[in-house]
Amino acid sequence: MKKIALITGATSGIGQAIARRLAKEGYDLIITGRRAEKLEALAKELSAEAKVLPLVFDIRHLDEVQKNLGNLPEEWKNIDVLVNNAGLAAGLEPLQEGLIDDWERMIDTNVKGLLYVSRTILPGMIARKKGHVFNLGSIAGKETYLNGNVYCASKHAVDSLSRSMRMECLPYNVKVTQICPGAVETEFSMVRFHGDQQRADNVYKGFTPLKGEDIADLVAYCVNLPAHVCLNDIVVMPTAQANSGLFHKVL
Ligand code: NDP
Ligand code: 8X3
Repeated sequence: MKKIALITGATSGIGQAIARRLAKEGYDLIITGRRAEKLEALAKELSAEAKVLPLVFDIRHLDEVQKNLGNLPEEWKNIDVLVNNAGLAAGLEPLQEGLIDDWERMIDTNVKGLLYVSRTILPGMIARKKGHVFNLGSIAGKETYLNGNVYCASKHAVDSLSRSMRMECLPYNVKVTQICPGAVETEFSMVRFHGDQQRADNVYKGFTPLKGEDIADLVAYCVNLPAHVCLNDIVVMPTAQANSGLFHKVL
């Protein structure tokens, strides 16, 4: 029987690239996101390589998470790989000027959504004594940068929760890998800047950013490691980025 991977936030960017790559690695896929048409298109694209179950829901709502993931059909229950990828940044302003709605969306998605999904999926992995959880952290979870306030805090929470999961899953043979990228060119900046295309494009000007596929390569590498080896924590940057704020840009 093929292995099963569940990837949250597979409608674009990093999650979509991971879904494509894990299909090539021989996994059947549960893919999630709020945009039904994008999920359906990906499911169709991958249908020759993998069985795909697209599930449309908002990870901010516990009832939706439980309804969609809490009672999966028998053939989809035994999830081998969970990729907690869905997340966002919204806004880049000083705290005193921040939009409360942006804060709620980031905390509810990046922290509470990840918790809801993990709380639903981890018990099965623990009972089977088998599984691998990937959490998409960020360099923003390792450093704090100017005006990054709530996004940085939410990714610091992911960093801490990844350590907790690793300790609490230790007796049950469940691996936990946190991946912390620098700049990856996806829909991320469009979302952060509320659809301001020019501001989003500027983020990636003058250097070669990472692509979703680069992160997918890392996931593929990790899932193919021997059973006794786990990469716990990966910080990955474009070569032209030294830390959250320092880029070598040629404009
Ligand atoms: P994208 O905006 O391209 O993708 C984000 C994904 O998350 C989409 O599929 C979106 O689906 C999903 N998502 C967002 N909110 C929700 C929600 N409430 N419920 C369900 N799904 C949701 O960004 P990236 O691919 O770049 O981001 C993926 C992850 O990587 C995030 O956690 C991000 O913080 C992290 N990251 C990104 C970096 C970057 O530079 N791009 C760097 C470091 C970390 P939909 O809108 O259809 O619901
Ligand atoms: C995304 C990378 O530096 O914009 O997490 O926070 S950064």
